[in-house]
Amino acid sequence: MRETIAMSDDHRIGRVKRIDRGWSTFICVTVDSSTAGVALGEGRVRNIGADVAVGDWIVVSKDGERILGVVPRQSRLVRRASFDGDRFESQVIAANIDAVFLVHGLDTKPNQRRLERELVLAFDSGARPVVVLTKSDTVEQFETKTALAIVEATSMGVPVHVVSSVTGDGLGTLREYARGGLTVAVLGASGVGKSTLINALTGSDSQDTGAIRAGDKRGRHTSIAVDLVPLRDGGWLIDTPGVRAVSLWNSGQGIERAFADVFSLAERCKFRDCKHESEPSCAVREAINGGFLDRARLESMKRLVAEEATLERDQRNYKRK
Ligand SMILES: Nc1nc2c(ncn2[C@@H]2O[C@H](COP(=O)(O)OP(=O)(O)OP(=O)(O)O)[C@@H](O)[C@H]2O)c(=O)[nH]1
Ligand SMILES: [Mg+2]
Ligand SMILES: [Zn+2]
Repeated sequence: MRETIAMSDDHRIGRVKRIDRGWSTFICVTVDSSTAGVALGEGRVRNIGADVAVGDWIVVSKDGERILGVVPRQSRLVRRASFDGDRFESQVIAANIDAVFLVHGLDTKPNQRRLERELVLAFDSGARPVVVLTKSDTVEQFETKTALAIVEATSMGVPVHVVSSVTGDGLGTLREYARGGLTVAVLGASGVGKSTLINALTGSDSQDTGAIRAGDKRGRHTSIAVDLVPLRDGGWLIDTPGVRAVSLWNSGQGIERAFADVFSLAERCKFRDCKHESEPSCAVREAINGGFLDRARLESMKRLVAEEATLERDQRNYKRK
């Protein structure tokens, strides 16, 4: 999409890189007439009256004072942000994305419950989820295999890639997701190596990185804002700060897709509204008893469904007020 960015007499078109306290930093592309090359320029504009997120394409007035318009989003990664005392608020983490890398570090045991939430969020974004297991250089091959088996039991057929930002292993495959001007958002807990991965993919050190804590191997929340990074040969990466808990916003088909195995089992339950508790002829419980489905996975799904129901109730009540 970068080719479509142009300079015009009365306005500029750019893409939001970063948002700080009411200001958007945006990237625009101009043709450098002296070298006939393409130059990436940065600008800053106030967000007054415009609802923008990182990744949005915006039209900025020539004087750089105002955002004249925001191009309708093709996709959006949304999470529940804060409770402002009255209602839940949503936060668009990144807009106009084609894929979402769900990054997990191989240096710790895969967190299936976290991955499930991330998958719901990614499926709901309209972009394609991709699981990235990084830091492969820190473990033995058999450990990678064990982690892969655990992750694949959760990832519902989405691609899973094993990489190392240190040795460069597997990075070529990841670059493919951003080819042809596509955009990839990078999501994951603090310290899993999102910013390091982006630096490795761009071949720069534009993103700050920080050592994890020795004791519990958690990150130190080094990245503090969402940041759009252009790739030299086209394509875009979006770095995000690791959040402790992934909270859902309204789900469309996210839960159904992230738990496709449970949903397809449930179709064979005797009762259509089966809660998989004590109903007779429950295919889901049979699968658990037979060792084909992890009980923790069912519990996890129920929690997510309940979380979403609470959110919907909250929004209905708010609208009624
Ligand atoms: N050995 C090894 N270390 C890595 C790899 N990727 C990241 N690290 C290290 O992991 C630590 C955390 O990396 P970051 O890139 O800052 O992690 P992050 O996910 O961006 O963390 P936040 O910004 O806090 O959300 C740093 O010390 C990195 O050097 C890798 O592939 N191999
Ligand atoms: Mg970071
Ligand atoms: Zn059932």
